[in-house]
Amino acid sequence: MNAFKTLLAGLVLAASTVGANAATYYADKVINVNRGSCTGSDYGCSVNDRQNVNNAVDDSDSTFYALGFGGDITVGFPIPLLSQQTISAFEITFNRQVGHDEAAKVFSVLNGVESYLGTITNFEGENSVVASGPFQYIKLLDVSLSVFPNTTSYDGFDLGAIKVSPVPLPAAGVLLLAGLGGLAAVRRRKTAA
Ligand SMILES: [Ca+2]
Ligand SMILES: [Ca+2]
Repeated sequence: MNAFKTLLAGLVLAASTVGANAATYYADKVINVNRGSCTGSDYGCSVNDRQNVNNAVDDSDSTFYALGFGGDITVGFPIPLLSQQTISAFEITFNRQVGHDEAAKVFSVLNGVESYLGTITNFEGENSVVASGPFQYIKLLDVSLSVFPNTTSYDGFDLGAIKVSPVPLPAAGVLLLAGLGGLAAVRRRKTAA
């Protein structure tokens, strides 16, 4: 009986941990920023308030911060992210022209150690990477010129927002839920007996 109670408590704890991380969060603070270069006109480099770094962590979808070629930005979230997460960066390019290609490397940061997660672009469906471990911050590094040498971009990746959301329940999570259902069934039977 004691063993059963311990097992049940363990399963409930695991289930509530899954629940606690099931929310979606947006980056809400700038930790560090190194602005890259802009090869456009003075107007082009400043239009749309694109040099305002707070545009990357505000709650508006239509504001953005242009990283500049080779620029980077590190952002934080409302809570530390402890479980596997999908990281999506939203790039905003108004009236995007063919050839206006931009890319950024994505890193997770934990206790000052950076882990490369993948490279995202401003092509539809290429804006997400997965972090399989815990992290405090996410860092984006513009690599538009090395990935797209012929791009018409003049100031690199335009960052509108960064969202983290839980990876869909892995097989272990499904098994866990099945196990909880099984235990509930056992309990019901015992009560009935
Ligand atoms: Ca924004
Ligand atoms: Ca840009």
